[in-house]
Amino acid sequence: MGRMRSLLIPGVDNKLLVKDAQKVMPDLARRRFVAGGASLGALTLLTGCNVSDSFSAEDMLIRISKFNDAVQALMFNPDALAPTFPESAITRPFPFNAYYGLDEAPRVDGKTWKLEVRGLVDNKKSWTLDELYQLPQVRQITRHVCVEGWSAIGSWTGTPLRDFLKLIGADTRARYVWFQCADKDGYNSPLDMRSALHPQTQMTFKFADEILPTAYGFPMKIRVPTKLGFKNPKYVVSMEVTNDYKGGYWEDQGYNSFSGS
Ligand SMILES: Nc1nc2c(c(=O)[nH]1)N[C@H]1C(S)=C(S)[C@@H](COP(=O)(O)O)O[C@H]1N2
Ligand SMILES: [Mo]
Repeated sequence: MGRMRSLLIPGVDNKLLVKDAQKVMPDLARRRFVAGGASLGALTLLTGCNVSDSFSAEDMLIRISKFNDAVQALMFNPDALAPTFPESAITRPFPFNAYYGLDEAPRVDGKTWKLEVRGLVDNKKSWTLDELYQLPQVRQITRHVCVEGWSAIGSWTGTPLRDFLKLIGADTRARYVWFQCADKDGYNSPLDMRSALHPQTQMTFKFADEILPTAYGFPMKIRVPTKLGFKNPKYVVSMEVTNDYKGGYWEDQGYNSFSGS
């Protein structure tokens, strides 16, 4: 989030657009949308298109009023898959975003960094980057949606979080996986277990086939394409499997913790 980006359809107020969208949504969808925080970002996640790319607010609203099965599935089924895109759709350059400028982003030393594992897991061993790099990886091209109303398509490669949780013997009946990051004033975010186990949720080590640069969260970020950007923590230093809701950087400032589809 941080600096505001100028957005959207010229002359259209974001808040009004979200309100109008609510009016035209099918009933159940509206209830779910409101319960999930009713943000412009959520609209982008749901429609699968960047709201800011729409030619007019009208187009957007027509699309929303016809919310199709795929959208309904995303809204009502947390296991639904986020859309994937071809190579040609990748946004270049991909934006950097944080609550500070890039020069203040944490510079993590990959040689000494270890991922700490805590809470309700059988094996609490810490993991070096080399050890993590040995795990099987997959690549995804998905859309990252910031709650501020911008979005971008990127390519992320890493290990499905659910495979790692299985490997460490996590109690997947627990409610959350809670991530802490290396940012100077701290950044953290809780992820509900259902989303942690989602097949596209990833421990990401590469962006565009290159080792994750500092901008995008070296050495590891958690990529959750079914959730808004702020629920995709970068510079992760620890994960804790827990039943306690421990809050998060943006969640504590009033952003809806569910913040996804
Ligand atoms: N550690 C950390 N993770 C973070 C943030 C942050 O400030 N610190 N910002 C979040 C927000 S609001 C967004 S939109 C994305 C931006 O990711 P990007 O820089 O790869 O585009 O990171 C998310 N994860
Ligand atoms: Mo964001």
